[in-house]
Amino acid sequence: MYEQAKKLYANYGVDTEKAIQTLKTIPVSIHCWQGDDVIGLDGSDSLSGGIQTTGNYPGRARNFEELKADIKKAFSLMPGKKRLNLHASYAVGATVDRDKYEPKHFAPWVEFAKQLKLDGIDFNPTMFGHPMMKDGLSLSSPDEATRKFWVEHCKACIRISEYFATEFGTPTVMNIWIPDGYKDVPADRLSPRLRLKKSLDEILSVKYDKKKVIVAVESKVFGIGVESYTVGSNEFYQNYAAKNDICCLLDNGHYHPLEYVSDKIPSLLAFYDTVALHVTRGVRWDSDHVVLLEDELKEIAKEIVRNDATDKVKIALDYFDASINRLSAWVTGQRAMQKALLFALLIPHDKLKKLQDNSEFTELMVMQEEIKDLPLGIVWNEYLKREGLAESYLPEITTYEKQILKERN
Ligand code: RNT
Ligand code: ZN
Repeated sequence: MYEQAKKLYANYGVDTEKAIQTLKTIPVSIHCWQGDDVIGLDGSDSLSGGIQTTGNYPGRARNFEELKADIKKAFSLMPGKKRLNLHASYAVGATVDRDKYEPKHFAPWVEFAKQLKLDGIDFNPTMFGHPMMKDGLSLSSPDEATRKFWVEHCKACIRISEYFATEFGTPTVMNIWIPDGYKDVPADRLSPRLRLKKSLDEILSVKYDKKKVIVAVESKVFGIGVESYTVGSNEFYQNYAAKNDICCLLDNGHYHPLEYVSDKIPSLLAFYDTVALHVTRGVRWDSDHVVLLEDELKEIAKEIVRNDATDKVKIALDYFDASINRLSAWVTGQRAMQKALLFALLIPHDKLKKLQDNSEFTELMVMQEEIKDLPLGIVWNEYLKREGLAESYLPEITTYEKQILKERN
């Protein structure tokens, strides 16, 4: 079947072998926080900051050992090049507060990631689920002690990110997202943003190697309980990033439903060397549903592949579903991302671009429809086979659930 599929694609000038080879080289950064409903390991017992995990499926990882075991199992069912995306709240055995975290609190993660032969670790300061989040504010807080605490936390995170990059020899994306905002009509929209700007300036005053650490800022339109105003808006961060030579992170759950990250990627590629992504699935709002093979995911993958941007666009997953088996959520989302990339790698982009440039829009539409029917699934299965994996992954997860997860309640 694969040989047949190969021929069908070859009719369009597409080399399936090349697609499979390329797919293997594109890293996807997988979030640790799907495993424990974003609770972390540093003392929090609930989630805050305008994000929410819903569902009560048994088996949540309750400590470092359980989380590692789940990651190990889930990652073993994922094809391709993998990175681990950590939040600072996953510090191991820290007796100091978040403003004083050091590389050593993450050394056990490095050891683990090396065991799994991962490509590297990405990182996120955690500005939620902590008593110093005064009135839900962090880097934009009018309370100087609060603001300073979180500035120090982010500086610590830059140092930890640099440590990861050194350990793995690949750059670490350090993404700053804050939940700061207001539920109702603010009396002042500018001052919080000026304070955020000042905080970012202070954070970036840390000496760090820009080749090792890619500092990114993640905007958002609104959060639960902060519906009226978000300090870190899209315009704010894009301008900040452009002026300060850092990176923008686009989370496709963070825009109005008719704004598309697939369209934002090429806009940013016109100006930036690096664009970071949080791939999620928003259902009506930033609901962080498991990533599935949907049209927008395919469009995002197309923009990465056809613009030769597989090195420039840093792909990370960001969702959390507690209503289904958490390992299955992980694997399903990661495989959907990989499959979308394969889909994009199997498109005759040069031919289609030529049709567009020649204004042959009838032919363009027809060909774009035609290639939708090409046997992606067969090439996907061949890829899985070569990665030592089977198409079906649920039976293994169900066994793990019966043997390991069931014991956890
Ligand atoms: C929240 C942002 C943010 C978080 C993670 C846990 O809306 O998307 O990226 O989901 O940092
Ligand atoms: Zn995100």
